Amino acid sequence: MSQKILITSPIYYVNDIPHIGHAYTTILCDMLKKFYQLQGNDVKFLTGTDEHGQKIEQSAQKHSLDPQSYADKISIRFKELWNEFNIDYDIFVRTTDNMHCLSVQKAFEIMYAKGDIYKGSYEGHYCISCETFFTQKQLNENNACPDCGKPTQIVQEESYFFALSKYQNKLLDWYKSHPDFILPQFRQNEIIKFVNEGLNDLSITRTSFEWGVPLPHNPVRKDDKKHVMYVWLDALLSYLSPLGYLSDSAKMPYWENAIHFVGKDILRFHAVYWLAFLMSLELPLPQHIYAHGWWTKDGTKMSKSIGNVINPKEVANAYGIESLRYFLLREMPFGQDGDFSQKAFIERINAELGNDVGNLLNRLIGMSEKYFALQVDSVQVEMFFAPELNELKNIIAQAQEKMLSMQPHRYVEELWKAFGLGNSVITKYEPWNLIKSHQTDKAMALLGLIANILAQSSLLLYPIMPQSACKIANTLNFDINAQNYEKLIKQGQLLASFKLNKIPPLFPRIESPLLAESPTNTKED
Ligand code: ME8
Repeated sequence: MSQKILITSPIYYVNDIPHIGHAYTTILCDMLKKFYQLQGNDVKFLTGTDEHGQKIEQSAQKHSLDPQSYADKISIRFKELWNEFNIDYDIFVRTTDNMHCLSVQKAFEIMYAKGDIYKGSYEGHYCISCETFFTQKQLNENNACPDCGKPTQIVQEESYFFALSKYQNKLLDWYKSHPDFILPQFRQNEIIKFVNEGLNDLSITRTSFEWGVPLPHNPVRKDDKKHVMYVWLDALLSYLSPLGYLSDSAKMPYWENAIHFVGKDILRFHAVYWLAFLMSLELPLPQHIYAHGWWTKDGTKMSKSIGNVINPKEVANAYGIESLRYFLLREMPFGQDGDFSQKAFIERINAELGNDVGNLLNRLIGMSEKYFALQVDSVQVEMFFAPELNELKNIIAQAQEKMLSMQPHRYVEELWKAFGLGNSVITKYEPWNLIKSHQTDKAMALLGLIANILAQSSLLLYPIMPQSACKIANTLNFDINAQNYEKLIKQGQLLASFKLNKIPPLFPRIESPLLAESPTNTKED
């Protein structure tokens, strides 16, 4: 049954231009959108930029720009990159959009009216880089931020608080009744442990700087003007505001099936604070939060301040967007950290893309041309190759299961078993010998089998490498779409015949690294 689904990436800070970590999360969202679309669902993908807060205010000052001009300048860099990468987003939200700011104010009023917001004063540590409050007990040595390691600042200011502690038990009940809410599972256990240790109420307004959504004016609260919203309350609401979900009569068809992709660094904000805000607003909670690990360079987290970040544009210019997508999705076991190494990248391109897929397609084209004038049919495939078809069916079922349990690296691994099957039947049955020994029907059936393996595999490859999948499908003369997915993947039908088109090698061999070994700094130029 077709569903309406919303997939979101984090909305990225505009303190600097995008790096490979941002590209990874965004590609994951695009991948899942394509996967669900092929299954006939109506999917919206929301991304955007997070433009308020002290960190952005300070970055703007460093560049001698006012925060809005600075945000405008960097936000466009994210949008341009996603466009260049053919990322199929539907909504690009900016937290400085007027509609969004009004939604944040409205949410504040709803929670205030409900009695979930009260005034107090905050005294404690704050990490500007992570835009996070910490208790003394949470800090590392020398009062360093436990997340990014940078020094925290002592903050003492009047603030409105959200009564997070009130939601502790409700949150625990929710995790208990939704055991696969956060994937991988061990992340859900970490969150449960964190919530079990007790939740402090959360400071949700700041008075020591100005760059944020102002509080809505309310005659009861005479001090409104001093306060701006805490950037995380502002940012999290951007998942709802562009869809008009905070307007009175809103229906929420997409929101009811919302999936958030986040890095592990920001899981707590989503899995604890965001859920509690939604509970307070009496809105449905998302279906899933998928939390991935970090890309590291030589074992160290890529970070703008260390200067070891990799520029996705440079990598894509050198190796191609498709190969980059493949590498990111295959190399990193979802949920774990992964190291970005050019050596591993090149090895995967040559072996897995060039040999396993590219060669298989070339061999099919070559043999089909030589023996059957590029015209292959599937009439006798089932008769000759029933066990192989069965194996293909099992591989495809396994692959789908891996995607549904958010293990894209395992999905790719399973899919490659299908390409492996295609290569192995050539070695096993040697079509040239079948022709020599006048078993022409079997040779035709063998090529029909390989063409069908490639056809079904290309449908599964589409979320990972959309353009390459379409090239394979074009070569086989069929289209990648939901109808063919239904027929070939869900019903297991074979395509009756193929008129093959010749194409140049899909993945030319890479002999030596195409980028300088030292990481490139993406600092804004
Ligand atoms: O946190 N490896 O924005 P942000 C993998 N504005 N992914 C990485 C990464 C790395 N080394 N570095 C960053 C924010 N990411 C907030 C989000 S959402 C309502 C507000 C990815 O620009 C990963 O998805 O710091 C991480 O969670 C996100 O970028 C942080 O982006």
